[in-house]
Amino acid sequence: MHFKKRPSWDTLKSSDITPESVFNDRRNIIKALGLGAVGASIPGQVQAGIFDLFGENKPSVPFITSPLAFTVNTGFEVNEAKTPFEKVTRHNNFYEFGTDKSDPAENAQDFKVDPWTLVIDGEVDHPITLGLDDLTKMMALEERTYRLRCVEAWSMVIPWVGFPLASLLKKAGLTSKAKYVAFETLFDPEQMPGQKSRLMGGGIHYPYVEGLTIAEAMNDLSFLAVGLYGKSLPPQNGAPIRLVVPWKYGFKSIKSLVRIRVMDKRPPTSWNQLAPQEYGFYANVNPDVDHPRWSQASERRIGEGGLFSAKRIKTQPFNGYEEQVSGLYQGLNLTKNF
Ligand SMILES: Nc1nc2c(c(=O)[nH]1)N[C@H]1C(S)=C(S)[C@@H](COP(=O)(O)O)O[C@H]1N2
Ligand SMILES: [Mo]
Repeated sequence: MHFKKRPSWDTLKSSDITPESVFNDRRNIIKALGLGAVGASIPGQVQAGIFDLFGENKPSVPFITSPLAFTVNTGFEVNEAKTPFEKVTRHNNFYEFGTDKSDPAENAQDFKVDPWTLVIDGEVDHPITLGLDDLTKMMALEERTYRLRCVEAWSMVIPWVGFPLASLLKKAGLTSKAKYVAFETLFDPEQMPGQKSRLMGGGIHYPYVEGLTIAEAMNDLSFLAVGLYGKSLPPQNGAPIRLVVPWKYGFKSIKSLVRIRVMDKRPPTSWNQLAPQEYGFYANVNPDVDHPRWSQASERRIGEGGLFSAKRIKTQPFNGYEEQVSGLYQGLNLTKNF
């Protein structure tokens, strides 16, 4: 018999991380299929097949991740079920590794993050160059659970580990010309097949780039994540370090960063370059401004709502972070500046 090896980062039992409603729902489905109690009467092979139905098939090659030491920051909790680890790490957008949701988990398995260099430069007093170890050692790490709302109208709730972007920018020191911050993902077509093939990479001009205003970057919510669910980031989620800006559509949360450049003018951003009429620079989550091809009034919460559908919930202005960030946009027309 052939057994798939359990990845090294996958030490949690699904009952630890699966919201109770989903877990019960699964038990009901298994009951309805006439399969009895999970783990008791189902032979291993059959059981694996059932869990494939729930999207829990495990990749055959382990990703290398390691536990992180961090403090839990209760100021950034979400009163909603966390999205199961299996979904967070197997339903991804990372076009450098292909455009299907399952492509990154499959194609990023051999992604090398050691050695890694992240440069912070531009309009700063002291440019900083960080190596892989510095990413987890230079800053005090904390855990923050944020909603992530993709522009494609699906969402998750993810417990990240990392540090505020502002603390790194403060270390570098901003000059008086600092108006924007530009972010850049690694460019390495040998490792990232989507950067080699226009078809596989979804037409994006690589490297993937993103940007924030300096006020957005200094907002306490803007976060640099080095881990999720208590361990270093799996490659498909943007190892070894990625941006997380929870009040904006997911494409702003750029992965696998090699450069953070403080600028005096607005930097180009990848999705805006590709389709400016569909994706703006701001990209604040806004249920009142639809995408030209679909509504943004509601979203599918991944991992909830049963086998063939996901729970549909109302989308909140600024993804539920209005109190923290609406002040950044006083006097700005959010319909024009989408
Ligand atoms: N470099 C890079 N960063 C990226 C993307 C990408 O394709 N390339 N996709 C973005 C999109 S559209 C989303 S929704 C989030 C998804 O993050 P996750 O896979 O960790 O959930 O990553 C964002 N960051
Ligand atoms: Mo997205």
